[in-house]
Amino acid sequence: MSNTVYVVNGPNLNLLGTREPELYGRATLADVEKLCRATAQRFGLTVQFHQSNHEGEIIDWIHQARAEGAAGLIINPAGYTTTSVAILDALQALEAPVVEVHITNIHAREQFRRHSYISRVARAVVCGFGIEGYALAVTGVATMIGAKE
Ligand code: CA2
Repeated sequence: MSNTVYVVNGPNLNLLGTREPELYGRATLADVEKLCRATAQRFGLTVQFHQSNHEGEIIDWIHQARAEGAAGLIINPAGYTTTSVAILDALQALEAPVVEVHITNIHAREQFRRHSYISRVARAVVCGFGIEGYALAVTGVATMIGAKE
């Protein structure tokens, strides 16, 4: 197993901090990346941080994580949460723990956001903590794999 944690972000998250701050906050995806790296470093882990608006590219990174023997994979599938059996299938082939993150509390929003295909393979789901949820997810993966501070 490598000491790399993949953090994969789905469509439109590149716009974080530029629109809808009342919902998603003012932090940018670059801020999220810094937070993930700083948190991972505390546990001796490194981060492969990605964002894509394309389902296939997200699937390719999941395959890469598997081939590399990644320590864990954190995913905010964004709009693909409620639609993508293909991302679910890719994650199912991964042995490493998967943690699903949402910035907002998807259960307090529209009904259609509440059903996640991804949760079926997630060891844990974090939602509603804003971008701090990513730091919680990295800490959670570290705990799952027994990495010490
Ligand atoms: O709360 C989350 O993290 C979501 O995964 C975000 C998705 C949404 O479809 C999910 O239901 C919940 C939307 C990502 C779009 O991100 C933007 C951020 C700022 C401005 C515009 C879009």
